[in-house]
Amino acid sequence: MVVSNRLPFTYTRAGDGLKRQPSPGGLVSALEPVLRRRGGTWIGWPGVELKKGERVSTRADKYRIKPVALSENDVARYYHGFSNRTLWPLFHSLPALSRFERKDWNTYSEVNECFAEATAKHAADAGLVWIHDYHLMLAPEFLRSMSHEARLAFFLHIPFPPYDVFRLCPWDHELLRGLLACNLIGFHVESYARNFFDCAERILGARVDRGAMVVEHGDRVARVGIFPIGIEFALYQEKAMKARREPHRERIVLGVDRLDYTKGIPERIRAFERLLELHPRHKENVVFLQLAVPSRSQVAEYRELKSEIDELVGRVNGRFATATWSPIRYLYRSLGQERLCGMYRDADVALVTPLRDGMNLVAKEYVACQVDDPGVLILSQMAGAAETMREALLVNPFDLDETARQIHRALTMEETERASRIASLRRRERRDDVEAWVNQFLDVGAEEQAGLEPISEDEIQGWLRGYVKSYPLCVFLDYDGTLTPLVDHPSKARLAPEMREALLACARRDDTDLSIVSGRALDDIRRIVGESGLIYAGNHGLEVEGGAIDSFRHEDLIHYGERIQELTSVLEELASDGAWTEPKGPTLTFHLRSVPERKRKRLMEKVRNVIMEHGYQPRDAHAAIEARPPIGWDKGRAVLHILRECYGPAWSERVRVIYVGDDQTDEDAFRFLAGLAMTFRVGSAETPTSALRRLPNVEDVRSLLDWIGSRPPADPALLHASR
Ligand code: GDG
Repeated sequence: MVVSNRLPFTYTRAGDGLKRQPSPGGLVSALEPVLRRRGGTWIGWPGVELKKGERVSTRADKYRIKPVALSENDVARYYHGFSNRTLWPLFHSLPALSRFERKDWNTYSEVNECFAEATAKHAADAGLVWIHDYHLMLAPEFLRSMSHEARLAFFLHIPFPPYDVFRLCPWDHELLRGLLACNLIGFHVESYARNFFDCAERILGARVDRGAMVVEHGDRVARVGIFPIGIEFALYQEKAMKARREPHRERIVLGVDRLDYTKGIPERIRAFERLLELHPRHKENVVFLQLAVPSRSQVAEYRELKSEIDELVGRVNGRFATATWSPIRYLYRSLGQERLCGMYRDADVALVTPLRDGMNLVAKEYVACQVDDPGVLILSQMAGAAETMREALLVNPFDLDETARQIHRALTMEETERASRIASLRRRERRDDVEAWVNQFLDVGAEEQAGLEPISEDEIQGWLRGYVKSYPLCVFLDYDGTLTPLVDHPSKARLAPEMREALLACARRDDTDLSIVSGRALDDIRRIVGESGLIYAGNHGLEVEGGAIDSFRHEDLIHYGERIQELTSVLEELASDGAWTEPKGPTLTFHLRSVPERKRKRLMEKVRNVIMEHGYQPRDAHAAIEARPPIGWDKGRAVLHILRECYGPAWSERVRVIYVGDDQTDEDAFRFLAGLAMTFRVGSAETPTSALRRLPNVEDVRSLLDWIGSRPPADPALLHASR
């Protein structure tokens, strides 16, 4: 099942009906033949706003087509907006051209959800759902939440930018999380995968294994693969052989691109101009033929580029043309494939000089079409293709003199050298064609995914050493889901003996203070952990006791005694289908774990309303809703209270702080402690977090405690200052 922004066909309005044309661009050139051969389903946008009841034809296709309808506003904000004005320039490392607009982002997210919904309906029967390109980076995560079992793979056709560029995007976390819902994420070349690893590690705090090519994000594991795309080599070769041969007087330097600022067309024209300045002998003997296919003309930058090129062509032609020769021939349109192949065949030099390009198929198509006199490929180092097509003449497209020199070299290269270079290039492209690419991707996509090794103490040491140094530590731990796995009833959540041992090893140290911060009632959490010498914060910190803390109970709680009783009895009446109410003194929890999935949403809605009607605040927890008094107190404030009580107002100079939690309510503490502590979120990666790192499960919490318990003792002077 293929999911991409465009269907392989674009429909346009023609009178009353719809006209269908093949969609332009590299992605379709690569994948359409594959589906034609193998069958399957293609999900995408038909390119036109459909009227009520109107359908696009799926007849005569060798595979199924499922169109996703987009409104005019969707197209403006999701496609022309966030995809093409934000992500496209940013991912091509041209951030100054990126526009970051929240409305565009919101629509991008909604449309990605629509694509996921359209896919989810059919995903169950698909062996692999293969999502394509930067338009749909959030779709995997939406789809994962709708179809837990589906095998999801993603391929990015454009570069993945370096960390310093990617992080400029205000929604960097969301985009990464979207991709990490996949089982497999593919890139053209290694440097994009490296950039992705850097971003996942530095932005999300994900664990990466660059050797094994795996990213672990919470409880999810995604494999990363390098799959340099190829072309339908045999088809291009055949078309080149068949294409009409027309006599031409001059030698031809050829450029073929969508009209796009990443393709370096103005720079290329200037480099050709430079050639004529440096080597006048090429005048009247060589023409530069540039084919530019109209693209994204709704976006202002593309219209400006068009004017810039028009003007440049006019200027250079005006400067050098004679009565019988113009140096530049510029076609602004799309040609039939056969004509294109004839053009490739007849060009003496292909000038493929993008400023940045994911791969670039034109370079490959040119090589496939060299069936007569071998031509020379000049290729930008900034194209993904340059990583494999080493026999091309590689240039930096920003260096006009160098590019001009290489054009001259190509035009004067001896036949033997041309033949050797082209032969090697052709051998590789014939072997690594698009079918090989698809097969390789599908093979890896079908492989079972091995996870990373469990987190080792060495790894934890790497994360913490630089922060903890030789300071005393104050460690905050949530209980349920952090120190014990989540179970169906809170009374069953018992500490495992090894976990208790690890906790005690920390608690016994005089340079380490432990606090358990829980949503349970204070008495309950103290009883269930049952160790003295620890600080206990119950009811999300509304009540605190133990260690150096004078017993604390939030002063506003006295106003809520009666109201909570009333709320409890109303909720007890609502508790059907296995739901139940847990009174916890000043707060309560309404548990829905046993309620059937289909009834849960409505019941939750009702419960939230009842809680609000009683002047309480509802908060979502794991399969539960908490009701808390609206007194502006949460785990974050409680942590601050404990730190100030134990170490004074200058606490941040005296101790280092670690907080570990798994719940939405721990997010208050993560946010509060940002920049002030090392924070860890345990478990599922489904929800976003403000924690610095994720730990997949309770076992890893134990490894963390083992490290804390066995680390070298704190510096006595620092310890003294903290007491
Ligand atoms: C993206 C990435 C990556 C061009 N003019 C005509 C025409 N074309 C065809 C070419 C080629 C395709 O358009 C352009 O492919 P590129 O790879 O050069 O560039 P993008 O469209 O930007 O593609 C790119 C690709 O995805 C695949 O992963 O390589 O880096 O940016 O196939 O032949 N085709 C016809 N007439 C034309 O006038 N028929």
